[in-house]
Amino acid sequence: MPKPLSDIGLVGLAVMGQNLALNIADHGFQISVYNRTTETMEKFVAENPNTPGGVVGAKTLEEFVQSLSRPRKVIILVKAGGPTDAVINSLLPLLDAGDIVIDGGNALWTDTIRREKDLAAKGFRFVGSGVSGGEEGARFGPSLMPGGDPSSYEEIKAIWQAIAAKVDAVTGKPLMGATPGHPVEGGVPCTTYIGPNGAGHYVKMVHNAIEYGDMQMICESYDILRQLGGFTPAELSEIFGTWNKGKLDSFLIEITTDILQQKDPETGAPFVDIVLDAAGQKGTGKWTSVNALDMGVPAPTVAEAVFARCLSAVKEERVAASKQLTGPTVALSADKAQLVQAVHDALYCSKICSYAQGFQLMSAAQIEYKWSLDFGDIAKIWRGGCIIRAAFLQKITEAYTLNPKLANLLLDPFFQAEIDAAQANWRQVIALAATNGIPAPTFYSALSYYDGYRAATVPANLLQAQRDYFGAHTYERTDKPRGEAYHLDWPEPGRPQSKV
Ligand code: NBP
Repeated sequence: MPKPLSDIGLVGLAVMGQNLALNIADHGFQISVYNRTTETMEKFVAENPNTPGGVVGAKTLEEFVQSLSRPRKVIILVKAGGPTDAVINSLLPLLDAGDIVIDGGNALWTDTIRREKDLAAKGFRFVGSGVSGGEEGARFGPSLMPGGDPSSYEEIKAIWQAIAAKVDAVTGKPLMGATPGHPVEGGVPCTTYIGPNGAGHYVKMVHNAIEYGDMQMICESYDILRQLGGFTPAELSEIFGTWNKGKLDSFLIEITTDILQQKDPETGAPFVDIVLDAAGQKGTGKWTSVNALDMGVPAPTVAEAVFARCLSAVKEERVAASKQLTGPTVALSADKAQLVQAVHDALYCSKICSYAQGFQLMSAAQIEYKWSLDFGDIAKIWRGGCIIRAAFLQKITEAYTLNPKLANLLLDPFFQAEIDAAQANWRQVIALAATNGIPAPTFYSALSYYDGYRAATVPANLLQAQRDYFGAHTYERTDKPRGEAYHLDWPEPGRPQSKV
């Protein structure tokens, strides 16, 4: 028998909405569902008659809202942007003060800040919750990054903790094996309250940006090994499979192992050779890069990962250029085993730098937006459920537990020692890529970030002198206190007037 009123409601029954609704129902919560196109809702409800909590379909928003217990909790999982605003605007006249609207889509965090402010002014509560893990995560346990009104998190906490991915309390490894109607029992849930207004969606965006970096770095490893090692996709699958048992143990390495052994069902060729080398993107990497530029925080590796997708997308232009532009001939490596180890180390070191940049970005954002982010907790909730889940995240949690005020992940003793041990190989791989003409933008940029960050002196002295020369932009002196501005009246005869 269904309860008279549902525990929670969900609007938007596309891939994410359907799977998250079933996950919620699997955990014994009754959920009401509404979709703009009614047939989608009817089909979904008809196909899922016997969930532990129960799924209740509503044909109209009025019927949907009336089916919810108070304070009403409504998850919106529709296309981000205008559609989310449209749904909120249709819902508000039907809700009461204190009801909670939760946006689970990939919203731009500034939209979430705007919506939270707007709804709060009208007496409603708003949560912007990042949901990561794609379809599978939504169904069996995503990583959930809720931000917004803190009192609303207390209202949804029991549901969020129940449906989130779980990791082992001791090892931090994801607990897998949930099946429809039978969720994983026990473990530590991959969710925590992130912070006010747009904090949850901001952290979700940085998660996605780190994902962009991880994916591109794996692709560069694959490319270098294939070109310099002459490995077949099946051999590469074995290599990635071995890596997945060590420091690089992660979901993205795991799926790469699977992809590289997959054959195309039509031709029998390696599947990876059938897929056109033109990558798409939905925007979270770009948003992160734009925000890094806006805040003046160096996050070059994410930006390079976005640009690599952009360069891949101009396939026809690249094919034409390949017939005209020259470069070195690729020379096969003599020591394949050493190459594999070196590429492993290059991937590992680049990954550490990419995560260091992501955490630096969040560190700057919390000052900009007056949040108080707990980086140890953020790394913790990324250990399971999400696309960047990795054994490595346990080490990041440990780093921030050891020192919550860590200035940069690179300065943590564990990561410092890891880079010390692996950097010779990292440098060798980059030199090999350059001399053989193989693009490796995230590897290069991560190393430049590392070398730049550890440099007490960089050539910005010359740069600032140039700025003072042509624009009277002034400079600080090495022999005077910081903050004092000087300008040299450049003496060359005949040079044009300074433009200020
Ligand atoms: P989509 O992003 O493809 O959105 C489709 C849903 O939006 C359908 O239910 C559709 O209703 C509804 N919708 C649209 Br479009 N315009 C609407 C409007 N004006 N009013 C009411 N409903 C409207 O769905 P998704 O891929 O399930 O993703 C949902 C959210 O989750 C997005 O924000 C996405 O970025 C985010 N997300 C997705 C993933 C993923 O792996 N797909 C992962 C993490 C987060 P209809 O049936 O009537 O057309």
